[in-house]
Amino acid sequence: MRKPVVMVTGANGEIGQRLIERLSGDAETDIIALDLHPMSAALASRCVATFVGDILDDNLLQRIVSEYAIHTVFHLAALLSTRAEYTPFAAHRVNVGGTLKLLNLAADQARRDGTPVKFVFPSSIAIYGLPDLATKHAAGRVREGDFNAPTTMYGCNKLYCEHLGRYYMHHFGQLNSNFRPSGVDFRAIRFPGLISAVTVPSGGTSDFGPEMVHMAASGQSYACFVPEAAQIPFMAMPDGVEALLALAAAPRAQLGQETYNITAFSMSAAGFRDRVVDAFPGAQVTFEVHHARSRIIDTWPLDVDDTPARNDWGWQPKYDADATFDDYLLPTLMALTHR
Ligand code: NAD
Ligand code: AKB
Repeated sequence: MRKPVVMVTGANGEIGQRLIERLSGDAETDIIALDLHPMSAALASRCVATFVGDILDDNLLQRIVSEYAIHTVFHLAALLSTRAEYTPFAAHRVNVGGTLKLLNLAADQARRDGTPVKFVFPSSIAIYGLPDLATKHAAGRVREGDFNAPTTMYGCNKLYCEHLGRYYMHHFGQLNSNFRPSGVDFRAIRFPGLISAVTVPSGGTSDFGPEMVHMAASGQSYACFVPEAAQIPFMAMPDGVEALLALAAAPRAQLGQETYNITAFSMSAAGFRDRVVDAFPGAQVTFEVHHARSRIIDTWPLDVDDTPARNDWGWQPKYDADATFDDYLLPTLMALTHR
C-alpha cells in the first residue's frame, strides 16, 4: 500500500528547511522531500524519504507517486527574482514548467486516491508592478487585485502559477463529458521578503534586508544594493512557516479566495541599517546602489493589505519589527555564534 505523506519541494531552501523542522514535530506527519541539492543528515532524518533531483524530471516524479500517496504538497522549489532575471528561460522552465508538473501530479493523486490533495504555493509580492515611486507611495497597502503587472520574469511566473492553481482547482478537464473538479485544493500566499536568522538568502531581491543583518552579525561590512529609502514589506521566517501551516490547515469552506497577501511589517533599507548599527556596534553599512535591482524593489509595494487572510484563516503575525529583531533575529544569531 502507498504510504500517505506530505511532499515538500525545494526542501533544502530557506523556507523548506524550517518548514520540515516544524512539520516533523507532528508525529502523525510523514514527509518526503525533494531538492536539487542534498539535505543535511539532520534534516533528512526528519523525513521518511528524501529525493535529490529536479522537479522537471518526469521519471523521478513517477517513481515518487508509485511509492507514496501524497495528500499535501508544499511546492517551494523555484528560482528567485534576481537569479530569474539573469536566467529568464531557466526560471520560466522551473517556476512555471515545474509548477505545472506538480499541479498535474496533485490532480493525478487526487484522482487515484479519490480525495482532494492540498497544494500550498508560496507566491510573492513580486507579482505586483507599481509603475513609479509616486504611485507606490500613493498606493500604500495594496490589495490582491491591485497592480498585477509584474516587471520581472519571477513576478510573471508567480502570477501565472497563481492562475494555473486556480485553473487546476476549478476548470481542469472542463470539456470532458463526465467533468468533475480535479481535486486539487490550491492555496497560495503572497509572501513579503522573509528573514531567517539561520540561513542567508541568495538569488532574491529582498535579500538586502537579511544580508545586512547577517553580514553585521558576522562582523563583515555590507554594501547595500538599494538606496536608504527603498522600502518593502518583510516577515520573520517563523511567521512565514506558521502561515503556510495555518493556510494548509484552514477548512476549505472558510477560504473566500485562492491567493492571500500576508505581511508583518514594512521597513526601508535605512531602517535595517539603523537597527543593525544599534544591535552590532561598529557594523559597517554603505550604500552602493545597483540601479537595475533597485528598480525592481521600486515596483514592489510599500505595504500589502492582508485583511482577507486575517478574516478567512486567522492570519496574525507573531513578530512585528521590534519582535523580529529583539525576540527572534538577535537572540538566535547570538546563540548560533556562541555555539
Ligand atoms: P531558496 O532559494 O532558499 O530555496 C529554493 C530551493 O529550491 C533550493 O533549495 C533549490 O535547490 C530548490 N530548487 C530550485 N530549482 C529546483 C528544481 N528544478 N528542482 C528541485 N529543486 C529545485 O528559496 P526560499 O526562500 O526557500 O523560497 C521558497 C519558495 O518561497 C520559492 O518558491 C520562493 O519563490 C517563495 N518565496 C520566498 C520568499 C523569500 O523571501 N524567501 C518570498 C516570497 C516567496
Ligand atoms: C525575492 O526577492 O525574489 C523573494 C521574494 C520577495 O519573492 N525573496
